[in-house]
Amino acid sequence: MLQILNPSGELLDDPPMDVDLARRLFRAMVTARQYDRKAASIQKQGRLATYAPFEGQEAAQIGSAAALRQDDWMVATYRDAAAMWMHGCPWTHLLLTRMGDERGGSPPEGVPVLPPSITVGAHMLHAVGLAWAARLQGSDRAAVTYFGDGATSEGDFHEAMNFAGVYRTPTIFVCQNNQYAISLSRRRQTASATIAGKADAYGVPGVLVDGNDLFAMYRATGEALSRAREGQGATLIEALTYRLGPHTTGDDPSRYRDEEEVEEWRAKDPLERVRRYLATEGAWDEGWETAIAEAAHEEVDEAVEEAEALPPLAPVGIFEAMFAEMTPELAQQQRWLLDSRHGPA
Ligand SMILES: Cc1ncc(C[n+]2csc(CCOP(=O)(O)OP(=O)(O)O)c2C)c(N)n1
Repeated sequence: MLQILNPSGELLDDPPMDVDLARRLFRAMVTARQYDRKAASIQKQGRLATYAPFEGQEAAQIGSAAALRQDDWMVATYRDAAAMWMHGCPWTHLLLTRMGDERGGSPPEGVPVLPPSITVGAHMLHAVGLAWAARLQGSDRAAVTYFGDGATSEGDFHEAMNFAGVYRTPTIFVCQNNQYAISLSRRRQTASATIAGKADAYGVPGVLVDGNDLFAMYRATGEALSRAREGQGATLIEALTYRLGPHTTGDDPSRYRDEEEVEEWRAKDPLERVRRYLATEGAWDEGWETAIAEAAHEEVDEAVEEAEALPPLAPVGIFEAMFAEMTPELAQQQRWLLDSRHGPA
């Protein structure tokens, strides 16, 4: 398993970034954690529909997303807000997706992030398609897709990996193995020793990475991207990590896992090890962390205010959100709803 920064914050290899970038990414992880906790908390007040927390997975998401080029595609899931934000999708949009507001799925112009997939696994194929299109266009753009351990049991995973292998598409598959697919443990998900090992069957390199290690995630993704841009095709990265919170705000994890297990993983917290590393380098102090945490708090609060201040989307708007031009079926359904006999428009 690739590990550069161990849980005590000690370097096991050369760091893949300078201290300035490590500080910036630490700050990004602090901001992401603030967002995650805020979103879970406002969901309890009925201000979001449901929310899928990513606490514990910050390094897997921020470390990998930080290695991307601004024009690379990102195709992720409901749990990947930190990665999507890191790639330019505003918190406001991410909140809107959790409010059931279709406008959340359209990030600002020039942000190549697809709406988060709720359908487990289906989006990996979109990432392969986007990467293949980039290749056909002669560009060296890549596409990264995020998914969980559970998604690797979907047929879509096989189809996406197989296609990516045969056509050597520049796709980076980032599996965040957070040990559970809702209540189903990784052990019951697959008899395969690792998920990374599955890549062999598709003729694609697979790497097992400590997903709680910011440096290892950054390096593994950077190497996969270089290969992709050189025409050497896809890579599967298995980021070994842990979901510290519930599957969603509607889940009670105490029904299927022990608190001891959670504590074991909490000791491998992705933020703590970077904090320790920076402190050793003389690049961290409590005052700085308090200041960045306060700034993060404000940034997240502003996003919540902005999302909640938007006038509600008229129900007819949902038909216009999917395609540049509505299909005849959608247009017909929209007309049906607009007909005052069938409900509010
Ligand atoms: C095709 C499909 N089947 C089932 C579900 C219900 N469902 C939502 S999340 C989830 C578990 C996914 O686990 P995993 O892929 O490991 O990702 P994680 O939620 O742990 O990030 C399931 C079964 C769904 N959304 N889509």
